[in-house]
Amino acid sequence: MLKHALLICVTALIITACSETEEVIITSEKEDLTVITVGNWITQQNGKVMFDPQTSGLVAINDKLLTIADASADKSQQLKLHSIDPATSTLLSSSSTFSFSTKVRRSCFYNYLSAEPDLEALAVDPRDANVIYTVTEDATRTGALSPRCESKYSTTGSTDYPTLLVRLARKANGDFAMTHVRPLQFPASFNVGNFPNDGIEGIAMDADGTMYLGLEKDIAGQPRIFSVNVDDNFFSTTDFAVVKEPALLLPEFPSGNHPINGLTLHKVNDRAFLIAAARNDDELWIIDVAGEQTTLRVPVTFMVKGTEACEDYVMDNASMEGLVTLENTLWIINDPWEKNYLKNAFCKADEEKYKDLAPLLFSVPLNDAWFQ
Ligand SMILES: [Ca+2]
Ligand SMILES: [Ca+2]
Repeated sequence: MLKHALLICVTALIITACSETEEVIITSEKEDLTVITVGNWITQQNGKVMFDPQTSGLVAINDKLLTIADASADKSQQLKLHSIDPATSTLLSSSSTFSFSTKVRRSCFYNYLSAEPDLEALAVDPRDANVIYTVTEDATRTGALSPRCESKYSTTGSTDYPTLLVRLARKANGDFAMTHVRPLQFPASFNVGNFPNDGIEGIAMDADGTMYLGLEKDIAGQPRIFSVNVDDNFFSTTDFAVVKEPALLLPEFPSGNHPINGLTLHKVNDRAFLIAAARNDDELWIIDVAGEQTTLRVPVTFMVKGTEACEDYVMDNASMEGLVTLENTLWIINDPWEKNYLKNAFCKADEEKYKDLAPLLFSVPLNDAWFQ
């Protein structure tokens, strides 16, 4: 009898508390989607880690990963694509320094693109795997335009030096050439703001040539995603390409910095999702390209694979910047954040690797629940 009464009381708890005067609202606990990933050092064939490559984008071609260095990397790592075997976290090869088509050489942007351009993202053209795109972010270091070029490209809608979308093509010998470049314009009404170091850090391309571009933050401190349609004629002009803004349901933040630092596109049946790397939040954002579902935020705990000296340990600051799916796995690469990277050196045996600003490769199994 007592048992029976208790059962009624417990049942009643779901709707109201066991009190006639006091109502309680019972909310269901949200499922904890946190994923834990244990990263491996990307190692050269001689056993050493990569020296300061500031790896900032990731794509997959034929089961291999390709990454790219940004402008703060060691000079020897810049203007190249670096090939990684995901199965072993081994650096297989680095291409020669990019060559430049006559078109690019004669463009307003050659001086910048041939010096130390800040290349912050990669996307493969789904229509031609020999074509890869990258994008420039911060040109304050080496970007300068001639007076003629400066007046032609002054209305960027954001930074003084325009954001450049760059086309790379694989050559017969496996190296890459910068074949085309086109500056991007953000309509003034988009209120992107002029933040040279908080620009486009992620790109991804859909099968129809729609290129998505993830912005770190706008004038209101919000991350944004824009798009351009890279059709057959896209690079026939060097006029500004004006970006659009697809109606995606991104998270909005009252304060703080919540940048998008990497972007990739993932298809589930006929549905397309963008997966964004929210570096500062240590979250993956699963964004419905149709703009019907709100963005799902998946927290990530980044760990480092232990050695004989240490167990696996949790990182203080991973700073993911590139991500791509390959079959049922999401691969993530980090761009060591110089001022924070040594905070990760919980294992003495790894200290030199942090001092070398060596990157790690992480993997996360894709979860069907992300793509509902
Ligand atoms: Ca970077
Ligand atoms: Ca940035």
